[in-house]
Amino acid sequence: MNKISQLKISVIMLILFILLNTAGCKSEKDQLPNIIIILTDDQGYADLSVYGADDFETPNIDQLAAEGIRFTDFYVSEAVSTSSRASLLTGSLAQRIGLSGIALTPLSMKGLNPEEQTIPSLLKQKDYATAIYGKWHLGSQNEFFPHQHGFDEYVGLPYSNDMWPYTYHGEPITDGYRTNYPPLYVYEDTVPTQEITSLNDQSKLTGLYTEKAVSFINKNKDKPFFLYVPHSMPHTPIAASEKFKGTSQQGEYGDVIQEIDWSVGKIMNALKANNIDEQTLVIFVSDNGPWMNFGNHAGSADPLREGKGSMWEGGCRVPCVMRWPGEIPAGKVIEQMAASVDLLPTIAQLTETKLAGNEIDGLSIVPYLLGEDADTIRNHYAYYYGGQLQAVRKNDWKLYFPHKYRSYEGVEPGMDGTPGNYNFKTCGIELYNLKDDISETRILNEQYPQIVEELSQLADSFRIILGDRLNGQLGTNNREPGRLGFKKEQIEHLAIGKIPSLENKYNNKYSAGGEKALTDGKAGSLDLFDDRWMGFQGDDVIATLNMDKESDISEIKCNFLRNQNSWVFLPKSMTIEISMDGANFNEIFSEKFDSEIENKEAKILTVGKTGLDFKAQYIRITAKNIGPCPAWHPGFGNDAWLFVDEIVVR
Ligand SMILES: [Ca+2]
Ligand SMILES: [Ca+2]
Repeated sequence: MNKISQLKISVIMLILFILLNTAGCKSEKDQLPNIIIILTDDQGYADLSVYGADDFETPNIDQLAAEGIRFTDFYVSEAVSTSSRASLLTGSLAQRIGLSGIALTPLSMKGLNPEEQTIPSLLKQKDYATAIYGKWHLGSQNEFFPHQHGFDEYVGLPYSNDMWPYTYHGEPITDGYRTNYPPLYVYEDTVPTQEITSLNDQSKLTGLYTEKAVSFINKNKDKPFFLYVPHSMPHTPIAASEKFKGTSQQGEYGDVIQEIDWSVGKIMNALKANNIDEQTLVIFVSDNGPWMNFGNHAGSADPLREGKGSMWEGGCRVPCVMRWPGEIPAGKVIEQMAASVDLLPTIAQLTETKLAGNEIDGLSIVPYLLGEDADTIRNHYAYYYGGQLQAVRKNDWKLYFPHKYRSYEGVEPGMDGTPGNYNFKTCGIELYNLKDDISETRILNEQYPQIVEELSQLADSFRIILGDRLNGQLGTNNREPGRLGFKKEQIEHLAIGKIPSLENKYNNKYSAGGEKALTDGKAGSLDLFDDRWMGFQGDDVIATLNMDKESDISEIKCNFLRNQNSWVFLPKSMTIEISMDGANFNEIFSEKFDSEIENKEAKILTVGKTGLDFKAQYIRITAKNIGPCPAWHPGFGNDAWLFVDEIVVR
């Protein structure tokens, strides 16, 4: 054989070798990964051994970290349950999708909009089996339940485990807002099954979710699946099952965490027993920081400042570990920022599924997962809470904007299940360096004015697109959550575009974007946060419309909201006056209401008159606030709110 023939054969063999091996790799890669997200409720940054816990042990979760990645700077969108969960599933800040600052109650009139793409609805493109076993908390009406969002199976609580007509000690409630709550049930799909009426019932939830998760894994071992296990624990009232009571040095909270760790071990064992742990990405993360006024029944965010309910680092920076052997490098620590909003785009990339095309806030962190030499993927973050842009982070710098927040500092925490009080504090413009000062103790505005300026500009860019209740600004790119009683369609009437002048200023928290909202043809829904209602705290609504010219008027009416649980009362009276010259007004309508009577049903009241036959250029509407909340109400003596939207003139 001559040299050329030998060379040809070698080349052919080399090509064959490459082809065979690539083909081998390909079939392995073609296997879609299973995805498991285990989410805990109110577990603090320090509440795993691998994050520094020392009076309880979490060997199974620590092992995920040892065999995978541990994140030091992992953020949830907000330090409250519904908002955090909405972001985890949709890749969007809660502020973007209308669920900012919320722990939905059984009485809430909204939920996650079924039009939003979620991780399970994304994975349905590849025919994943999908299930949630645990706390949902994205809307407890059928319209918003898990099966509307891509889940095949659901067993769990529709909202938090303390949203029941019992105390934190499991005794029936006799007064306070919880008396309004319906019985708490474990749901199976859409059907309420077992009622939770005691701490003993609560102690079985972790075991129940685990059992369901394991049987789902066994059942779906031969096809790709998405399993979401959002534990009800360690949200108070905490309860560990008999087997775990007294097992940790810390006490009941430690016992509960150790039971969650056991649950993670059971899930990992199921994966290994089915020989699928190498094709499964397991993510363990908490939904927000610890509820520290519960003292020994809460966890710790050490060394971070504050906890659940504020956007100091202790509220929104959480423990997060991810394991995927053979793909994720073992024992890696990622110190760059990442966030729960990043999960959806990351999973989309891993599974080659298509994002819906709506704007989202998440970024794919696949390079971190595959151990690639990644540059920083996320160099900034917006800390919204309750519609307020409270802070922004860029690289190591975090800048706060003036706001009030709920604090755990300077108050005695509660003990053994009884909550302590909160402190309420005010924050100014405050710049911190999180790298040198992880506990946020040294304000550096004066030393670094140019960084204050730079981060202020970053904040402005968020305010434009997502709004900011701190200054009454509405965003251009926010989307609606699912709302009951929400009407998309425009109401046509003569006053559209005629901007009323107001004698009293509305409260910026409920600005609706300013005066023009009252005559924009869009009416407020049953949800008082819908950015359509204008809210007046303790003040009357006195609105004057100039129709620009003498106009024939047959109808004038106006909507008010009642939501006494949220301190929103109907007006005590409403009058309508008209005028030709804007100086001399004639009353044409007046009505009084028994607004102070207790009625907890949310309602929209339309008041006014039809069948009129007047000519007028000016219209004045006066709605009287009831003033202080009445004696029977928890807000007794404090300002009541009056909510108005859409003055309709025909
Ligand atoms: Ca929570
Ligand atoms: Ca309106």
